Amino acid sequence: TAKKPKIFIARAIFADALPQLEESFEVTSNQSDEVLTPEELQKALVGMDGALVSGGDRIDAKVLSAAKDLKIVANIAVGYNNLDIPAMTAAGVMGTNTPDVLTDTTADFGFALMMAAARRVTESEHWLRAGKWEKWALFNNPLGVDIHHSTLGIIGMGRIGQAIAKRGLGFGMKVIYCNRKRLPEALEQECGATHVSKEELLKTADHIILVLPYSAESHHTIGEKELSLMKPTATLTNIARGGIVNDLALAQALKAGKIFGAGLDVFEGEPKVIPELLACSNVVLAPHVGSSTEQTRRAMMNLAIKNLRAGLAGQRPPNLINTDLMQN
Ligand code: 8YV
Repeated sequence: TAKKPKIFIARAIFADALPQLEESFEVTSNQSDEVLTPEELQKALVGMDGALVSGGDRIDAKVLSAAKDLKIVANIAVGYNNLDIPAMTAAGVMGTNTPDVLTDTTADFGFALMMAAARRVTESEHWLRAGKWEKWALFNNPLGVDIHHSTLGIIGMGRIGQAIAKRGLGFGMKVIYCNRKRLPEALEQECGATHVSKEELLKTADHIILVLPYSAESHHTIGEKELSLMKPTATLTNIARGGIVNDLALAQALKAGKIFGAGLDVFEGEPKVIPELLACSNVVLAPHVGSSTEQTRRAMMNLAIKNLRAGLAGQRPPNLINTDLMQN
C-alpha cells in the first residue's frame, strides 16, 4: 500500500477531528496551547506533505526552503497575511483559506463591538461594578451615541463588509463605503451602500468599521491624520487585522477625546496590547474572537481540512489562493 502523506497541524484543533485525519495521513499535531516559534515551525515542517496553520504561523521563503516535500498549506482563517503567497507560488506550494463560512459570524461581532463602543457597554459595567450606580440620572450615568439612523462607514467591502452593510440597513443606517475596487452597481444596491472617498468617509461617518485585508498598502490605513478627520462623536471598530490601525495614535486620540470610542478585536503585535490602549476607558477590547463561535470555528476547521485533503489528492482545493499554480 502507498505510504500515507505526512501532515503537520500547527495549532490545537477540535480533538474529535483527529481520528479521521489519522486514517488518511500520518499526523503530527501540536495539540497544546503553545505557539511554535518560527524556528520550531520550520523544523516541524521538514518532511511534511501538508500543513494546517492559522494566523501567526508565518510561512515564508525561509520555512519553505527547508520543507522540500510541502505541497499545500491550509490556513484556518480567511485572512492570509501570514502566508507569503509569492514565495509559496515560487516554491510550488498551494495556499488555501476559509472564506464564506465565517462571514456572518464575523459581521455579527463587528456590529457587537461597534454597538458596545457607541453605547459604552463595558464602561457601564465597570461603572456599575465600581458601585457608582446610586440613582438614575438624566446624564450623570454613562451617555452613549446612537447607532440607529446614523451613518455607517465601512472601509473594505468584501464579503464581511457587505454582510455588515446589510446589518446596518436593518438599523436604519445610511451606509457608505470605500474599497480598492468599487462594487458592481447591483451589489451596491443590495447592500444599500454608496461608494465615497476615504476622506469623505472619515469626515462624515458616525461609526467606522475596518474590514480590509492587511498588506503593505493597508498598513496604518488609520493613523493620526485620519483620526483627526473623524467626528469627535464618532467610533472606530477594527475587526480586520492589527497594523491597519496605528494603535498608539488611536490611544492618543481616544485619550484626548478626538473620537468618541473604539472597538478593537485585533492589535499591532497581538496577543500583546500596548499599555496606552489598556489605559483608555472608551475602548472595548476583545482578544481576536470575531469568528469565535463553536459552529463557525468548526466550519473553518472542516473547510481547511477539505482544502488539505483535495490538495494532497492532487485535486484543486476549493479555496486555492495561488490559482496560478493550477491551470485547470
Ligand atoms: C481567525 C481571522 O480566528 O479568519 C481570519 O482571518 O482573523 C480569524 O477568523 C484567526 O486568523 C486565527 O488566527
